[in-house]
Amino acid sequence: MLARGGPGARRTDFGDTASMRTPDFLQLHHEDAAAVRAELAAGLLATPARVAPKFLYDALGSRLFDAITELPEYYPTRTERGIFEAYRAEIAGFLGTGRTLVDLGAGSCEKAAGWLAALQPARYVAVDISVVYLRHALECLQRAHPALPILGLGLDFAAGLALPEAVGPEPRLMFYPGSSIGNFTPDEALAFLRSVQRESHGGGLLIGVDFVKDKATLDLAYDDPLGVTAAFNRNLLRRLNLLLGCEARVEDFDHVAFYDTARQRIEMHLQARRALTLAWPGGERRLAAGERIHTENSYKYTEAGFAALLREAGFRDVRCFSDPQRWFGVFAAR
Ligand code: AVI
Repeated sequence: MLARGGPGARRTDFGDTASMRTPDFLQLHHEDAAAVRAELAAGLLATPARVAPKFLYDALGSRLFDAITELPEYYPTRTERGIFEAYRAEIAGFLGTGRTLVDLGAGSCEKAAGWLAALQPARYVAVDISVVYLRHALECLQRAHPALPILGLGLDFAAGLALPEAVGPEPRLMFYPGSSIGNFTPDEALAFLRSVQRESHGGGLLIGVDFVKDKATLDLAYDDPLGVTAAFNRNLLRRLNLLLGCEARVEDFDHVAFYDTARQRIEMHLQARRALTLAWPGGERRLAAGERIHTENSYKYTEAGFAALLREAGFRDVRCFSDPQRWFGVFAAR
C-alpha cells in the first residue's frame, strides 16, 4: 500500500495538477528485531567473529560516513563527482533520456538530483532501507521538480533486487553510485548485478566503482589521521549494545583497516585491546587480546575486471569513464 501521496498529484482550486505533485512512499522492508539479534549473535560466534557492514549505518554512523566523504584522504566521493561533472552530457547521451531513474541506496538523493536535468527521467524512484530516511529529501526534491513523479521505496536489496509493480513497466535506468558495489564479495556482486540487469527492463545502469591502486593511498583512505573512519567503525559497538544487549566498551577496541593486495580489498576490523568477553542475553564470545571482529570489506576492481563482471551479469554495451589518475570508474551499461 502506498504510505502517502495517493495518486501522486493534488488538484488545486486552479485545476493545476502537474505543478502540485507530492512524492509517494511505499515501505516494503520490515525490521524483525529477533532476526537481527540472531544474525548478530551468529556473526559474533563465528570464527573469525564478524558483524555485517549494514549495521554501521545508524543515524550517527550515516553522519560519520558523510564526514568520511569530506576527508582529503577519502578520494572516492570527490573523484566520482568529478567524473560525473566532466562526462555528464556524454553519459546521458549514451544511456538515453526519459527512463524511470531508480536510485539504489538513495539517502539524501543528492547525487541523483545532479542527473535529473541531463537524464530527464519520466519518473524518479528512490530506494533505501527505510522511507524515513527518504521523506525529507524527496519532499525537497519535489519542490525543485514539481512535475516529476517521485516514489520513495523502503526496501532491503542487499540480497538481490526485486522491485514492486508500483515502479511501473517502463525501462529503468538503475543508478548505484559511491562504489557501494565494493562492499559485496565479487560473487555477491555478480548475483546482485544480475538482479539489477533483470529489473532494469532493458533500461541500463550507471554505477561507480573504486579501482585497484597503490596500497599506501588505500590504507590512508580507510585509516585517516583525524580518526573519523575509526569513529565510524567503533560506533558499531554502540549498535551491538543497543541491538543485541551487549555491554561492549568502545575504549576496549581499536580500529584496524588495511588493503590486502592479493584479495584486492580493504578489510576493516575492530581489534580487542585486551582479553575480554562480549556477553548478551543467551550467549557470549571471548576475545583474546588482539583478536578481531571483521566489520567490512571494500573490494577494488580493475577497469577490465569490472567490465567483464557487467558483461557476465547480462549487460552488453559497457563504457567506462574515469579520472586522469584512473583511481575510480563510472560505468554506463546498456
Ligand atoms: C559505503 N562504502 C562504499 C564505503 C567504502 O568505501 O567501502 C564505506 C566506508 N567504509 C570505510 N570508509 C568508507
